[in-house]
Amino acid sequence: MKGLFRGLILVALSGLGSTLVNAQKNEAPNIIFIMSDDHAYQAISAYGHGLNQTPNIDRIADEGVIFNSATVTNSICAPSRAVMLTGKHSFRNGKVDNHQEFDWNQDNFVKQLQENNYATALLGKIHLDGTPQGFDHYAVLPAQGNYYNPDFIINGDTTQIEGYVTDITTDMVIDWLDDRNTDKPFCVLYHQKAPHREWLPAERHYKKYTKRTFKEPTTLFANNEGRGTAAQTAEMNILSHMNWAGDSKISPEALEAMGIDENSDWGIEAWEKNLGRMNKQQRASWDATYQPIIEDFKSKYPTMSKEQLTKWRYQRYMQDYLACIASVDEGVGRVLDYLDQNNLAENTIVVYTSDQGFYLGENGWFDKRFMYEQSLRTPLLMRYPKEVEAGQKSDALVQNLDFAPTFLDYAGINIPTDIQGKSFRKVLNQEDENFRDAVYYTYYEYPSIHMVKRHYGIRTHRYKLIHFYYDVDQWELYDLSADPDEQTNVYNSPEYAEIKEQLHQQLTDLRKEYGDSDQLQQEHLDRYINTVKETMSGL
Ligand code: SGN
Ligand code: CA
Repeated sequence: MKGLFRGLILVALSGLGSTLVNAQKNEAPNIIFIMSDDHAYQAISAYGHGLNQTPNIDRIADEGVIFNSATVTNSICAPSRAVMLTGKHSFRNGKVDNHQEFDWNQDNFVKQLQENNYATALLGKIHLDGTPQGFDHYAVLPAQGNYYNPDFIINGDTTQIEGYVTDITTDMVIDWLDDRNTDKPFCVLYHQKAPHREWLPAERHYKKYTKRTFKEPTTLFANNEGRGTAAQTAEMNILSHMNWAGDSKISPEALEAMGIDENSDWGIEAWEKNLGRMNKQQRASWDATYQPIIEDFKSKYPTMSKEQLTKWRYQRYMQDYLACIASVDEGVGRVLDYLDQNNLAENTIVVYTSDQGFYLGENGWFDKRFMYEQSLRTPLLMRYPKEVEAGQKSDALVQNLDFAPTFLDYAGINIPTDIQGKSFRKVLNQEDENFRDAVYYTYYEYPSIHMVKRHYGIRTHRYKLIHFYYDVDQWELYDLSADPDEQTNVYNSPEYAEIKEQLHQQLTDLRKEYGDSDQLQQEHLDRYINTVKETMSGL
């Protein structure tokens, strides 16, 4: 009521008159659900890490709410998207890892909106095979997609579009909004590919960002000694596992001249594929910026220590990664401006999130997957002027599991009883103090790229308990208030014995509540081995 009252006053004050007030009063809200790929909360200025500036994304928080403890249930792309659509944990919706098929025939929240008179669209990256269901219109990237001159599958037909993927996706959103049926409320899934690996920025941004130096994380050289085997054997190190050509953009010729071996079989292939898609002008401009970087590196490389190399590669990584985010942020600004210019801001829910978090050099890492904070957490900012008071900060333990029921709740549609997430609408109206005590997490994709072992666990506001299984049997316990960087596993410390017991009990209860079990994990493992055995060694 409070939000609505404030909204009415605002509209009245802005001089738009009573017709609009009446028109908006009983309307179902529009929804713009912005999701980027691998966008770390550390790289959004509203989160206060001082790494970069994202003024447009920050605007969503200033005019709405920022969540400081939002998490995903399974920190990997396609599974996260399946959870977001269905409101069900991976072991319930079936998409437990990037390799399994997603069953589009199951219910998803967009289908529900579509059945209830919403105009719906999906634009950008979805990473779920098969024909998207629930959308009046879709234009999606095949699999991971490409940054330059990308192919799009538009309602079933594949076409290549000249230009830069982030800008094209934003154009598509604005065009669709312009052409939509204005008699209906709308829901658009605006899903950017950026800033996914291998981080190819737009010209206007790489020109600036390649000249900048970024703050290093305090744990850039942490050695994971206080953690278990999984952290020590993961292949996510910036120096040892990031590709020199594909990721750091050092040309294959330069690598050969310096005698540097590429870190993976596909590093050079990636460089050739990514740059090979550019047209002449794009490539000439790229070379004009990156060739001098390569030459400079060639002159320094022979005398560089491992530490200097790590620092250099961290900067190279941040320059491209953050430059990709600059385009994403501009796109958000364009869409927010569009809403303003078309009197849509008041009754439109705008959500900004990522499919998971990401490591920006913490523990020397890139990528995600682990239940440790940087990848478990995900950015989440939301604005809905009609109902959500501006300037809120929330520590509620919301998850990507909650998007489906939250949107249905706002749309006034009954939430199906088999949805496992919970609407967080009441949290934003200060009517739900104890939203959730603990979140449940599962990760299945092992053995696979980055070699992060299978695990599951729970996180409360203060503690985290993780079990790594399959080829190890190890428990880890972290006290996030004493050790926010999770450098010391206190599972076997006597002073945490009582906490440990409580967390074990909570974990058992949560697994039961959500319907997960060791047996189900074994079934997923068997399925995984069958799916990937032709392509993976070491099983
Ligand atoms: C690719 C990336 C990996 C990344 C996976 C999954 N390598 O394989 O680094 O973890 O995608 O990412 S790359 O060299 O091909 O870019 S996800 O976001 O789709 O889950
Ligand atoms: Ca991702």
